[in-house]
Parts: sequence; structure tokens; C-alpha cells
Amino acid sequence: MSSSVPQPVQQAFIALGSNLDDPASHVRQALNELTKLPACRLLKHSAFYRTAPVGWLDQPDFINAVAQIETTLAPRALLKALLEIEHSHGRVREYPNAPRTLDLDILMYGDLQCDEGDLILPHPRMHQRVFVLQPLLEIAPDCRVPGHGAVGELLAACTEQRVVQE
Ligand code: PH2
Ligand code: MG
Ligand code: MG
Repeated sequence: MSSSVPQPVQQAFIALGSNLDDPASHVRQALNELTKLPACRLLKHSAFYRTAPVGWLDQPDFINAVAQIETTLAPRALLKALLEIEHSHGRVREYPNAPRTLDLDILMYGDLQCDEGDLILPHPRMHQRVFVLQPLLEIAPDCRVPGHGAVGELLAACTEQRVVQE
């Protein structure tokens, strides 16, 4: 969908993560940058969580958080804006799940379910990740993940992952 087509206001959730070069300051700065995005309003964000790496294990702990925004950007325009913020933090993609200065993922965009390769909504692994579900539960306890169910039930079904609120 073209970003120039006016969109209805939607609520979206964004996952923030960093495990390089003072991770908390990257996440803090990214939250501030979300407040400056055009056609977006930051509604809420979670506390910061120190989390054990998932996927590629031999790397530093992450700082993770989740933000809730209201936006009239189309999903693809929102993705582009987030990738630009990542890029401005010096994000380098060396291999899947590699350490990073900043990762910004759209978790959900309203109730939208879509698969456009680089844009899959809801995020295809969010329902299995404590580092996403714990901060999401904090800010949106009644939230349901389209196609998967209630955030609290998804969290209860996860296998153990070390996640500690900072
Ligand atoms: N992101 C990943 C893979 N593994 N592990 C933690 N703890 N936090 C993350 O943000 C994370 C991860 C892919 O984006
Ligand atoms: Mg990610
Ligand atoms: Mg990402």
C-alpha cells in the first residue's frame, strides 16, 4: 500500500532491543526518536528489561522494551521510518540474530495479519518470546495477538527465558 494514501488512525506496538555500545542509551534515544516521527504519537512504553539472548546465544544480554504508538502511517511507511532510525544508530546486519546497536520491530499493527516477506504481521516469533511478551503484558495486559491469543496466556506457555526488569 502506498504511504501517500491517507490511513485511518491505528494502534501499533513496536519492540525495541539493543545489546551493543551502552544498550540502554540506544533504547532510550530510540524512544525519544519515536516521539518525533511524523504521523505518530507515542502512547506508552514499558520499563527496560535485561534479557538473555535468544537464537544466537554467544552474545551480550539485551535491553528490551515495547512501545505503543498511534499512527496514520501505513505499515510499510512505518517500517521504513523504523529502519531509518536503526540505520542512524549504526545498525550493521552481519548474520541473523547478530548483536546490534538497535533493533526496532513492528509487533502488531491494529489487527492486521499479513505476510509480505520483509513485513510479516503480527511479528512471526513474538508469541514465543518472553523478552517481547513480558514488556507487552506490562503496558497492554488485555492485549490479544492476532492469530495467537491473549498475551498473558502466551507468556505462560513460553519456555524459561531470563528476563529481569531493570
Ligand atoms: N532479538 C533477536 C534475537 N534474539 N534476544 C533477546 N534477548 N532480545 C532480542 O531483542 C533479540 C534476541 C532478533 O531480533
Ligand atoms: Mg528483532
Ligand atoms: Mg528487526
